[in-house]
Amino acid sequence: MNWFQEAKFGIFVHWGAYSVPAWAEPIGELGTFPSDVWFTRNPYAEWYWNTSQIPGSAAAEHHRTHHGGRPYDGFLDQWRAERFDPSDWASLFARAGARYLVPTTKHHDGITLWDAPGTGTRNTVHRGPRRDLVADLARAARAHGLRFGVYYSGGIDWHAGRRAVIRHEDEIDDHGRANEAAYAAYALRQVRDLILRYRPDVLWNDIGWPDLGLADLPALFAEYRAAVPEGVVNDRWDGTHSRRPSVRPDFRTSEYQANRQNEADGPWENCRGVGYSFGWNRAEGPEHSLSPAGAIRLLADVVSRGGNLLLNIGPRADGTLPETQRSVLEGMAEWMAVNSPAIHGTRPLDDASPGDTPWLRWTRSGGHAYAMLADVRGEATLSHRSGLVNPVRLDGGRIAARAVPEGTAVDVGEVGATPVVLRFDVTGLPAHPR
Ligand code: FUL
Repeated sequence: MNWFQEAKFGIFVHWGAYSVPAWAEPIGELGTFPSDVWFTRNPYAEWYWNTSQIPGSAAAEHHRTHHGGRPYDGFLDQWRAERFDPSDWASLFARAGARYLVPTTKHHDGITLWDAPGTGTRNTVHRGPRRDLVADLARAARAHGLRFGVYYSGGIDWHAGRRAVIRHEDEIDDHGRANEAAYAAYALRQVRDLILRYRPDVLWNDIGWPDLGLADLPALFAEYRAAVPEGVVNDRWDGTHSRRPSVRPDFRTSEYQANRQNEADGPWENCRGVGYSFGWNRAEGPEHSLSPAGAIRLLADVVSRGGNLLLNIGPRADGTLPETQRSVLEGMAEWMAVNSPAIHGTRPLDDASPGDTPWLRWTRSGGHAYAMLADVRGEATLSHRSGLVNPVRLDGGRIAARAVPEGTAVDVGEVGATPVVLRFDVTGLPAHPR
């Protein structure tokens, strides 16, 4: 296992000029809507520039009534980050149990969060926050023991690349993706600059890479490996979501309910926002968001199946973290302070029998197996193979247990939505391969 597979939990951050209007229709999760509906009613607030230009969309109406239909780049100047405290963010992320941080360094709007080559003054160092936000976050993350990765939108750049409104998924490849030779050189220069300046532990590209630059990728990755020997790259370089995977990724990605087929065979990572958006969306309420217990269960579920969770935080333009998101991280911190052995450095338990009534997920590490158990009252039978003995609760709570033919019958009293963790000793199974 490399550091990435051991880490299990990372924090994504989408922060940009789009965090100023911070508005989208909270229609639901990616992968649960047909793509024609998706783009017109896009719940991703970081797509505001695109959505607000689709005639008849609610975002176009919102832009007209709330922002007078003015040019998007005005939001860059309004983005002040005046209350941004990178150390506060990083310490919260670390307490929540995250082991790596991946902020957007350039999203589809093309605005860079560092003084990137070729951007002139259209970046956060010269306008808006007037800070190298990538440097601030890299420093704070590493000071709190987190690895640091970078998200970069290689495939879509609505400023330096092609600028056409995307109404349907097919249009991304037809005319939405930036494919000019000059743009390919521009993007290459920027990613090389990110590597040299920040030595990122993860290169998280999005929406493919310009066709005319695909031939540059092997040399780029060689340069990356030389600079950051333990660095890992995702699967979104060749084709929107690696439809033509000629570039071998270190891990594959799924997003909300999309590309779930990637959640198998080898390292993978599921990403999603706390709500339905990556960028901060002021139109969302708690009803559109994961609860702390829901986030813990999502993490447990992903990890029990061998994946990583990259949970996104969408800060406000002033740099504060919206309360719903902060409370999810605080809830995870409280849980992880006791139960992180069931997460970090684990792998799936072979022949595990997970379930939803009661809710049950299994992991394994070294000489222990971990059962994460929720929604239970009174005795429950945990089915498992033989060789799992001596269950104890990591939180020190009450537990009565007896062996039954299918596994172990346990009584942990009443447990609601937040799982308790039972640690079993593993006997008679091969030692955990490292
Ligand atoms: C997608 C993007 O279009 C979203 O805005 C977000 O960045 C997500 C992680 O990847 O493909």
